[in-house]
Amino acid sequence: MKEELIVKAYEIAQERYASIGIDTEKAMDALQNIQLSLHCWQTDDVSGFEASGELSGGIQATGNYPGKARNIDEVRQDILKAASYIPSNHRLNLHEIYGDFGGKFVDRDQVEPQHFESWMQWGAEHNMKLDFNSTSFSHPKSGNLSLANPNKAIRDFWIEHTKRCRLIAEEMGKRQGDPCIMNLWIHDGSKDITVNRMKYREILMESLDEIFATEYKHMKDCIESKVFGIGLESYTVSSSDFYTAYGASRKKIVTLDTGHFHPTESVADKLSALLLFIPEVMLHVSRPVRWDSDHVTIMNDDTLDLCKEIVRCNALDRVHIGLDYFDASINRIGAYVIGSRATQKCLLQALLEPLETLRQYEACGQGFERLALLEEAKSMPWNAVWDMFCLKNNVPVGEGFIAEVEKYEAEVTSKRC
Ligand code: RNT
Ligand code: ZN
Repeated sequence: MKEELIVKAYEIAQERYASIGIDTEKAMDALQNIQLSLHCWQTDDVSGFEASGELSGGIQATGNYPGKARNIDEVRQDILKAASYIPSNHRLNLHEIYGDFGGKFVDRDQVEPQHFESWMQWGAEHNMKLDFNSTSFSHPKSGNLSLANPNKAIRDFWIEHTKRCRLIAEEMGKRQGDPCIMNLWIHDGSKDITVNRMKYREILMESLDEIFATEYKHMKDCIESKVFGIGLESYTVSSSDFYTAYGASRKKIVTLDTGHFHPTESVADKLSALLLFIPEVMLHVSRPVRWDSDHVTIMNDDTLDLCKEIVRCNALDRVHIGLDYFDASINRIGAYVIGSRATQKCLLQALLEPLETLRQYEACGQGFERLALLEEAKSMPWNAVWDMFCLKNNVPVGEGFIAEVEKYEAEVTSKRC
C-alpha cells in the first residue's frame, strides 16, 4: 500500500479520535512498549531437542504441515523471520527441552545454565529477552503424575528438574538485566475417577514449597492451571482453584491460559479478581475451539475483552503477555505472525478506548450512553492507527506479510523434509 495513503488515513483517524478525547500517538507509544513473549514451540510443534521429540503429557499438536524446524538453527531462523513481520520488539519464551545440548542426551534432572548459554548470547545479539518454562511432559518419567507423584523417586526427579530450571531462569534474568518469567505447568491428573483428590494436591503443595524455597532476584515464578489434559480428563491436580489459592498465599504470579477454562468462562473477568491478591499475572493467549485445542489466536471478542481488561485495570505493568498455541496444520511462521498481530490489534483497540467518558457515563447511571459509546467505539478507525503503527515499525502493512511468508516458505521451509 502507498505510504501517503496510510499517512492520510492515519491523520483522519487521529482527528476522529481526538474528537472523543483520545490521543492516538499516546496509544501507539504505549503499544510500542508492550512486549509479547513469543512461544518458541510453534516452530516445531513442541518437539524440542531432546532424544525422541515425541509429545506426551496431556497435550497434543495436530497436523503435519511440511516445513517444521528440525534443529536449533532452524528454530532461531524461523523466530527471527516471524518477528520481522511483527511490529515492535518482543521476548522469546523457551521450554527446557529447547536447550542447546550439543547432540548429547542431558536428562531433565541434569540440565544447567550452560545448556542455555548459546540462547542467552543469541537473545542478547537479537535484542530478545528470554522467558523460560520447565518441561515435565514428553519424558519417560512424565506418567500421569510428576510433582504430585506419591512415588518419592519420581517426585524428586521433577523437583530437581524444576529447581534447576529456576536457576537457569535466574541466570537468564541476570544476564539480560530484566527478570526472566518462568512458567510452571504440569499435566498431573487422572483419566478416571480418583478417590484421592486431596492427597495429590497436598503432595503438589509440598513439592512447590520445596521448589520455591530458594529466593531469586532475577526471575519470577508463575503457575499455570488447566481444566484437564488429554487422557487425564477426570481430575487435574493443579486446577484453577488450587493455583489461585496457592498463588495468593505464596505471592506467586498466576498464569491464565485462555484455553484452560470452561468454554463459557470469561478469562478477562479473572484479571481484576486476581490482581487484587497476587502481584502479577501471566497470560497465555490462545484460542480454544470447543476445548484447549491451541488454535492460532485471532482478533475475536475473547482476546479483545482480555486486552481491554488489562487497560481498564491499569495493569499493563503487572500483566505479562505470552502466546501459547501450536497449530501444526498451517504455515508455522504465518501462525506466529497472525497470533501476535491479532493480540497487538486487540491491545491497540483497548488503548484507544474512550474510557474516561465511558466511566463518567457509568458513574452518572447513564447506561444508554455507555452502551452506545461502546458500540460506536467498535467502528472507530483503529485500523488506520494500526497500519500507521506497522509503517512506523517498518513491518508489512495489512496483508502484505502473506506474500512474504509464502516467499520464505518457497525458499526455506518447503525444502525441509
Ligand atoms: C499446556 C499449557 C502449557 C503448554 C506449554 C507448551 O496446556 O498451556 O503452557 O502449552 O508449556
Ligand atoms: Zn499455556
